[in-house]
Amino acid sequence: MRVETVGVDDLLDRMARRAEAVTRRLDALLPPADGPRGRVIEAMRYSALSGGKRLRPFLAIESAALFGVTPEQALDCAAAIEMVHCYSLIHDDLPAMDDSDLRRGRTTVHKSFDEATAILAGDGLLTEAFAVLADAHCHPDPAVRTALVAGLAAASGAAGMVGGQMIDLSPERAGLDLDGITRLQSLKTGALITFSCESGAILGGADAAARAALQSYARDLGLAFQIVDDLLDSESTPEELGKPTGQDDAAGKATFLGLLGAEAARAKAHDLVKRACAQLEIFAKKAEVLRGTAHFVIERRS
Ligand code: GRG
Repeated sequence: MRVETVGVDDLLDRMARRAEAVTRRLDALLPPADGPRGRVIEAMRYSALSGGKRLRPFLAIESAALFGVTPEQALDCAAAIEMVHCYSLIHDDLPAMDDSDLRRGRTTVHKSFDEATAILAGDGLLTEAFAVLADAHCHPDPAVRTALVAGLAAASGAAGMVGGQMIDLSPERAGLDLDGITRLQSLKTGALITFSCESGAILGGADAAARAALQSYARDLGLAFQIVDDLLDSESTPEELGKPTGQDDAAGKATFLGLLGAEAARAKAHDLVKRACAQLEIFAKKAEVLRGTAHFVIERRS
């Protein structure tokens, strides 16, 4: 079978257009406010409107497109997912967690504002994400909105991202083997990436087979994303990545890179991307953007 993927320039152009639409929607969903309350909203906007690849919203929009859902119809859901991602970055950067000063090429929220405001800005974004999904503007069918709320909650909470972050901070973390790292990363970064694709299936009323195919694609993609993150962390400068590098190494944490070595880690990422693309066979040519995205994930430089 000939594997269809979109050209790199077309993909980057499409990602840029989707990212702009997501940023405009986030801007509208998080309007500035006057008075003392305005400070937390300013911090939420500082985080949510600060760029980033917008990979998760892109996956949501392009997964939904497989089922005939327009980018506009998927936009609120995509923005809600990015809000949760931004909250996780704000909290991850706090002194109690990674203690980072740099994110997306500028000072982190707690450095630009203060710690209390950063905690509240993360809380505000997390909470607002669910308000966006629950609003009829997100989707006219309440059953679809409920499924989105339940799915995002599961991906973000203790059975997903929060659970993964807890394992990452635990004393057992340093000694994890390959299976342990795989589980940790599947929760910490994989769960939200998987939900991003699943949300497209929910918005589009996909059948069980299509939903399972997208889930399998997203699981492989999420792991490949994390392996590349390890490689970039060791091979790039903070200026190139816009965030500190080498923190896992300095903390003595086991990583895919540390356990496998660079060559095997890169080969594993390539295998995962190949497998991710193969999971989309049932969508044939319609999935060329998602296949291209999988290639983007291993070729990215930030
Ligand atoms: C605080 C509950 C809680 C969770 C934090 C996602 C996360 C869990 C921490 C982020 C730390 C980190 C650097 C993880 C590695 C992979 C990752 C999620 C990188 C950041 O995502 P990108 O590359 O960022 O998509 P942009 O800035 O492009 O959106």
